[in-house]
Amino acid sequence: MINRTIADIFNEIAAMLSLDERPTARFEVRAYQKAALTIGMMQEPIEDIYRKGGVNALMELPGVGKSIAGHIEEYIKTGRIKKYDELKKKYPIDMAGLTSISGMGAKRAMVLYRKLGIKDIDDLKRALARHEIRALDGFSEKSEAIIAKGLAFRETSKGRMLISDALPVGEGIVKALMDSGLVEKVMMAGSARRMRDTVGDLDILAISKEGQKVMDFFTKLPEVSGIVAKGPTKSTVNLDIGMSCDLRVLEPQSFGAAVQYFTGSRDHNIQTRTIAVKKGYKLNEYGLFDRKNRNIGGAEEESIYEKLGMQWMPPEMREARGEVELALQHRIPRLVEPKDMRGDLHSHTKATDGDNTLEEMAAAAMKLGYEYIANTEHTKSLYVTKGMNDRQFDAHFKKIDKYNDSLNGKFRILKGAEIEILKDGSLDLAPATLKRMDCLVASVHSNFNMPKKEMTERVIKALDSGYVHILGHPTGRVIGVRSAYDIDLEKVAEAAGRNRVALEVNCLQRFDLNDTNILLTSKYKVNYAVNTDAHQTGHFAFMRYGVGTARRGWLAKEQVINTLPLEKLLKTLHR
Ligand code: DGT
Ligand code: CA
Ligand code: CA
Ligand code: ZN
Repeated sequence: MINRTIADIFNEIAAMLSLDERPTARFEVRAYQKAALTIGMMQEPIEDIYRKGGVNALMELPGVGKSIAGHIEEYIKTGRIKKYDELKKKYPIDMAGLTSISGMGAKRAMVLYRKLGIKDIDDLKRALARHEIRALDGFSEKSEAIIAKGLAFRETSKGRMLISDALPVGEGIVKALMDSGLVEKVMMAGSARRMRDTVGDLDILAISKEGQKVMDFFTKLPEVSGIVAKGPTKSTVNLDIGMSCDLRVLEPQSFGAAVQYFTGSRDHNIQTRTIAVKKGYKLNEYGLFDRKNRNIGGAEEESIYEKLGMQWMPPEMREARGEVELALQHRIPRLVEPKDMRGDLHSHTKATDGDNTLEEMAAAAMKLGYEYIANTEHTKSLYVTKGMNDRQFDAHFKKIDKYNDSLNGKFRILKGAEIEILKDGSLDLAPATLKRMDCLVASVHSNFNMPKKEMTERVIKALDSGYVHILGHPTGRVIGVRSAYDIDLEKVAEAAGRNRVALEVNCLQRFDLNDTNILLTSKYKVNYAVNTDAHQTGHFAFMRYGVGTARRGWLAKEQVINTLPLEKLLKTLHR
């Protein structure tokens, strides 16, 4: 899957074009950024779309016009994009890397290159260490500090990649191995199997009698950019997407033990091994061995847990947070599953900052078998998204009513909004409009730097208004972009429970609430909504990761409101 590679190239083209003086360059920059955003997040391999429908199918993707579709075709056919190569010659610097640091635009990167010869992040680090940047024209001690802070934030998330970027690539490799005919079994392990929100590297396990051939095949896959180590039972490669991937080839009698061990987590393994030792066994990646060193349960993961007197548990729970104790007592809860989801309660259309029409979003949701979606456009205070005012909502809701009527009950669009929680905790629409909402998501998108106490009061005031159904992305973090704001989630959960407001598990690059915050808040009698926050039809596909996060927070189907059939959901929302 080359989606991420192409998105990176387009982002870099955009960064380089932004140095262009032509008045039209601005539009080109935006076009490349838009295409990069769509392609980078798409779950279907772009090469498959091209193979099935050619350039025309590419042009149906949001933000992809004729010339960009041409570039994609060129890359698929030749592995290069001429325009990119030409720009790279003109600007021999790592623009994408440098501009990914918050506080560093393309223009600044160019100044740093011309004045200090900074070509990449390593050069930048050196210049920061020597305080060379603050002395330049147009920079100051303050702007230097902002860049240093941006770099530090990047470093803390360094090397880890969003599960939604990593897993599709890993699954592509799993499928390629399966289709190769060289393996009997192949499986994803590691943090990707545990559905952790970010992944450090991919861990794949296979059974085969032809280890050498499997490794030859694996190390030559098109996704591979370099070989780190290659042997008949273990190889490690670097992938184009900027992450490494381990493959281990195993004997059938060790496969289950390896799956258990390499799924992890490390702390879960340590606890599990302690239980084995107490029983007089030895547990490692090759098997479960009794006192006479016979492998008594290495072939199947289930049999290892069984022999240890434990109930099998979903990989998402294996983080040493009490799941081992529950497994020993055979009290592992039944967790919510992707197939339980009957709709999505947070989505945007072209009416504000989305890319598709209401009809297109509904059609995509119906195709997934959903019974409903909530359309939740932004509200007026969020100018950058073309947020709507009361009058606009009135017109918009009439349109939704008409569309729902035309569907004859086959599907329902719930009328909603993603309303701004203003600095003082008030909401930015009139009560008459708020009363018409089937599903009101309320979110904080401004003044992130308030003290904890004030932020907590701000949000609770919104929940106490009586109009809110869902608290959107409750901590405000965006992975790789911005960390969570300071807020007392336990107090918020208590207020949400009291007001029967569901807390959101937002899947679009946020995973907010995350697993630990779900575990923290679920002590209070509060429900959750797992939402994709779709801004285009393709984003509905992120639901599986949100459900993964919910499972990591041990949520059952009953705790997630968008598993309810439409009528029951409406009753819950209309409390
Ligand atoms: P990642 O790659 O950082 O997102 O996280 P994981 O969990 O995939 O970690 P990774 O790839 O380093 O190792 C895969 C699994 O192998 C890990 O979840 C548990 C197991 N493992 C690795 N190192 C150790 C260790 O030192 N002790 C034990 N008990 N297990 C380990
Ligand atoms: Ca891993
Ligand atoms: Ca690994
Ligand atoms: Zn939204």
